[in-house]
Amino acid sequence: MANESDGIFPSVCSLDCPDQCGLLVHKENGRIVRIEGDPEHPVTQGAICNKVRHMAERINDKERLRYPLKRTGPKGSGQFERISWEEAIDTITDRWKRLIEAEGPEAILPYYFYGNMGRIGTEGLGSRFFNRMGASKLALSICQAAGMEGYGYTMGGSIGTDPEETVHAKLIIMWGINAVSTNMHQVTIAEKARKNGATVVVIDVHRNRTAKWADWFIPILPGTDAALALGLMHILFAEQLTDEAFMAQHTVGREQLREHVKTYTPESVSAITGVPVDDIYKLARLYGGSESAFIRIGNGPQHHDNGGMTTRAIACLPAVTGHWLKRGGGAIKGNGGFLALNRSALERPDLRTNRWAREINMNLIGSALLELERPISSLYVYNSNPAIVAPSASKVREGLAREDLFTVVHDLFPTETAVYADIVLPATSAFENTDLYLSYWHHYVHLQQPVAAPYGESKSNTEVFRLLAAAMGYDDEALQDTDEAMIEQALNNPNNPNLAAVSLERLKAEGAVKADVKPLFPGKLRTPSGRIELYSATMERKGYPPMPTYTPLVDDGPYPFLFIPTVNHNFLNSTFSNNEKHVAMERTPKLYMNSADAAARGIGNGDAIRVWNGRGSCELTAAVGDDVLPGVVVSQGLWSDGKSGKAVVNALTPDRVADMGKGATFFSGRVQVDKR
Ligand SMILES: Nc1nc2c(c(=O)[nH]1)N[C@H]1C(S)=C(S)[C@@H](COP(=O)(O)OP(=O)(O)OC[C@H]3O[C@@H](n4cnc5c(=O)[nH]c(N)nc54)[C@H](O)[C@@H]3O)O[C@H]1N2
Ligand SMILES: Nc1nc2c(c(=O)[nH]1)N[C@H]1C(S)=C(S)[C@@H](COP(=O)(O)OP(=O)(O)OC[C@H]3O[C@@H](n4cnc5c(=O)[nH]c(N)nc54)[C@H](O)[C@@H]3O)O[C@H]1N2
Ligand code: SF4
Ligand SMILES: [Mo]
Repeated sequence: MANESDGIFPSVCSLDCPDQCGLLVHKENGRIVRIEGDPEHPVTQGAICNKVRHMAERINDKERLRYPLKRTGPKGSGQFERISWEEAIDTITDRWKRLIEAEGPEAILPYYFYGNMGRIGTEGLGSRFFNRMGASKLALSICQAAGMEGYGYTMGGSIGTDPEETVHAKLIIMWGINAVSTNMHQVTIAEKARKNGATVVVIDVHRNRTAKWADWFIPILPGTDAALALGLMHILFAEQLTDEAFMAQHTVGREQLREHVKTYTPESVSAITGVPVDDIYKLARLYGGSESAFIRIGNGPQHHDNGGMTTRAIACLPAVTGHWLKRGGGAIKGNGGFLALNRSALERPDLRTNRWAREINMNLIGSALLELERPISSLYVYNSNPAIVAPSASKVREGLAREDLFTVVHDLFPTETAVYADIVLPATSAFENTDLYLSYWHHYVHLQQPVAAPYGESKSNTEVFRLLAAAMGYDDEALQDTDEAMIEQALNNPNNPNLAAVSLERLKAEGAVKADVKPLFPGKLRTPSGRIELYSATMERKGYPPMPTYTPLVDDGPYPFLFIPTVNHNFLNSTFSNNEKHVAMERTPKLYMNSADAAARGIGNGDAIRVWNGRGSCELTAAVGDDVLPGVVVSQGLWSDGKSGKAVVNALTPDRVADMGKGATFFSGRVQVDKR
């Protein structure tokens, strides 16, 4: 397919988005000219988002990197000159050999995430290579780590309802997820359910696109969702809206929970959450009385100091009411657990000679780079753009600007991180590679085979690691495995029967293949008790309250507003923020604020404002109205504006670590807002 100059080729979206859509790539004269949805895809059925509909513009963007570069000016200046791949690989590996000799391999840190969800290019050869080297490890904690750990204490893993079944739900709660922008096919399914009589409720801190589409929007104060979940359980128990038979058979701790939630009275919960008492009763009765209720738990509530516990608390609701047994009922935080690959075959931790190597939390990359006791002396960045996406961006930039830090960035574009690099390597797009794609929402597995030739001199992640391994003199066979061999190794997971019938051959023949996922109940969960744990002895042992509990956010300083910098509709994290088309579709970076708060500061709609705190400042445009509660301000989008960094919202975000999973606390920071 890569060799054919014209035609329409099946493909899959590589972006970090739950939907993982089937795509059709149109080529003319060897060039990708158009992307559309694949109507044959069983879940996404031909519909795709606006951003990927304009993916061809990104793939062919004139700014895209064509060849390797080396830095010629000061860090951050963006002055580079072209070099050959040979010189690039030699420069990197010479420097690394000397560093390993002088400081040991832990002086080198890979920094990566899911900028391309292909599992071989993300977790495969890169992990093998850095394991073999003995580099510092990276905790992949920036996205849903806190929520996944919290959900796991209740449910035993990232497992939930099959989204295709949710068309049968009669009540759908979008809890802290802006699904119209971030999980559009869950909205399509909910829309069908709604035609069959379902009600859609949104619980959010912002009247966003999803809230505007819902039947009922419940605004809540940030970081207080655990209290709301506990208040709902208070009423469910008090009014016998619970399913005692389900709890007896499938849960542990129901008597303790029954006692525990008595303290969360609707009045006290209303005072914490800002949700009126009557609405708490109305929601509890709607939920408890529903024929089948489904909760889609988003990332919002878990990007807080208390995010793990909050997600655990919400995850107790379908257990208390037995909605897990109703068709389409239950919950999804993530479904990645169903598709678990053979990670040790993929990442080969056995290649590591220093098992106890230090681990750096990716959320603390700024502080880690500024720590000079045992310094990180070299950073290798791929599939990620930490200068924009990581919290406390001023620290990150100060760290990246260290003259003695040897930084390599492998990307498709000269990102804000790349301008600090010593060597920049051009990456192929996902359409130019072979890789394996697993959704963390639906149950399908996909194979991407190259549909286009590499752009310029660009190379895939795995190709670059093969070159680096050879130049380092690492002769382990595992470091020269082909992409297809690694896919076969990863799919062969004796601990996951769901993937037993998924093979490379079938993927080649069929495109999307559905894993064989059995209903969760009746069945044994991977919690210690094998049941849903309303009471968790594991948590108790680790020093957490064993019952779901509300804990207020950490005091973040004397600033009047809680600041919620979310992602936006037309970018994917920072991807597309440097593509003209997408920036034009999104227009300006805004700050949503309440009219009363704006009036008190003389701020009007459309005014230029400065948002600041002790960590930094950021320039946005005011969007005044009643879309947020007083005391809360919300932005959308991980914007870039070149080197000035004026709209970089992460300049303001805390790099505190959440209660669980070493997670990020992007949404628990406080700010002041002034007119510019
Ligand atoms: N268009 C688009 N799609 C994307 C992405 C993108 O950047 N753009 N990013 C992808 C990635 S990596 C991820 S992780 C997902 C994230 O997608 P979502 O799960 O939707 O998560 P967020 O956008 O972080 O936040 C969701 C909502 O939580 C709300 N929120 C914040 N704090 C709280 C709170 O305390 N309580 C409640 N109830 N709500 C709160 C925010 O207002 C926001 O509307 O989307 C993926 N899809
Ligand atoms: N304020 C705030 N900050 C946030 C969030 C938020 O809600 N608010 N969300 C957080 C979340 S949930 C996440 S997941 C992170 C995401 O943060 P990142 O994982 O950094 O995601 P992107 O910003 O999309 O950057 C991915 C980069 O990978 C590059 N890339 C794509 N494909 C390839 C490839 O095949 N090879 C190589 N080498 N590079 C490639 C892209 O060009 C892009 O520059 O951001 C986090 N940051
Ligand atoms: S970003 Fe999400 S919605 Fe858009 S095409 Fe990719 S998987 Fe589908
Ligand atoms: Mo994410």
